[in-house]
Amino acid sequence: MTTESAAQGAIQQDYRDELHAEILEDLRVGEFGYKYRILDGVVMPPYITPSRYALSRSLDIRSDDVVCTSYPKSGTNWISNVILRLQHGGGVPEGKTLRDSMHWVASSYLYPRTKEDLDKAPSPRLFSSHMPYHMALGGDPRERPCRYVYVARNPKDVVVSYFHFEAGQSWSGHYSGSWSHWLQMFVDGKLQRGDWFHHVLSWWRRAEADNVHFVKYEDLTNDFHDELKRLARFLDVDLTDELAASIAEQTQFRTMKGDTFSDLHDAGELGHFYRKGVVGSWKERFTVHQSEWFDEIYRTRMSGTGLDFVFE
Ligand code: PPS
Repeated sequence: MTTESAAQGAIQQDYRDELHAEILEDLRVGEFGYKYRILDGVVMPPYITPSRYALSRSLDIRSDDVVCTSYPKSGTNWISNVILRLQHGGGVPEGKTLRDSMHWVASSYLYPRTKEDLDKAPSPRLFSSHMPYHMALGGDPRERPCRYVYVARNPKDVVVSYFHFEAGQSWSGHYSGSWSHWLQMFVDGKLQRGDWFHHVLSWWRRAEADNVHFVKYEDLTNDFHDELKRLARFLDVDLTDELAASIAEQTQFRTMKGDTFSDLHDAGELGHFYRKGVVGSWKERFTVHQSEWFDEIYRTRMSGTGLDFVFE
């Protein structure tokens, strides 16, 4: 498929092991059919393959590259759209969709990239990654000239969003467990991309580095303009009032859900991707007991880290 046809509305194929897992020997199947593989000790989706992961670690990084990193369901597509528009004077790359504008190097699914593709890709490049710090795209961020933007979201909304997104999908092995089973898997670090606390804290501990910018979904929601200014400063982009207004308009939930650039129509199974886009939708799933249980785990795991989230 050409990028033009993707932008115009063609639907990409769904995930298939034989095409996207690349090797099948190390695929594992957990409870309720949950499919995954382990890379560097962390649970990963089948489409994050060993050879693509190796490529992602050894990339020739440029100083104007930006790497957007997150635990899944934390606002990756939202902030990537914001970064792209900051990189392109408010516009977007011609003939591309949002998904195709981001280089997901470790992933074989949807828009796989070869080393040659990446070498040829024009600057500034925007990479996306769901890796914890020790698996960062490009290698050790302390030794790389590019910028890393890490977006984090409160874990209760993350796990609910993730359940809606992934249960029953092909790349999860059509996982058929209940919400409470999913929540337990999340707490046990058994979901694809591993333990949320470890992931977020691994980046939070490096958030003071000059080339790392840490942003919370809840702050983007409640204070978009201040967060946009902070991000523009980090990326050395001159943010005029006009540019800020245009980016705010183009990246709001309603716009992204409805436009052919960002609606993810090119990702077949992701049809229900734009679900709620709010802070606090965890309340529709968590029982009172589950909420109290999780809050206790959250308090213990986050204690002394200096990082906290708002949940509503
Ligand atoms: S993924 O699949 O891991 O890359 O998903 P990710 O993009 O990180 O997160 C998806 C959730 O972000 C919501 N979203 C938004 N919220 C507010 N504003 C905007 N513009 C926006 N775009 C995406 C999306 O709806 C998912 O959250 P839930 O809670 O499921 O609605």
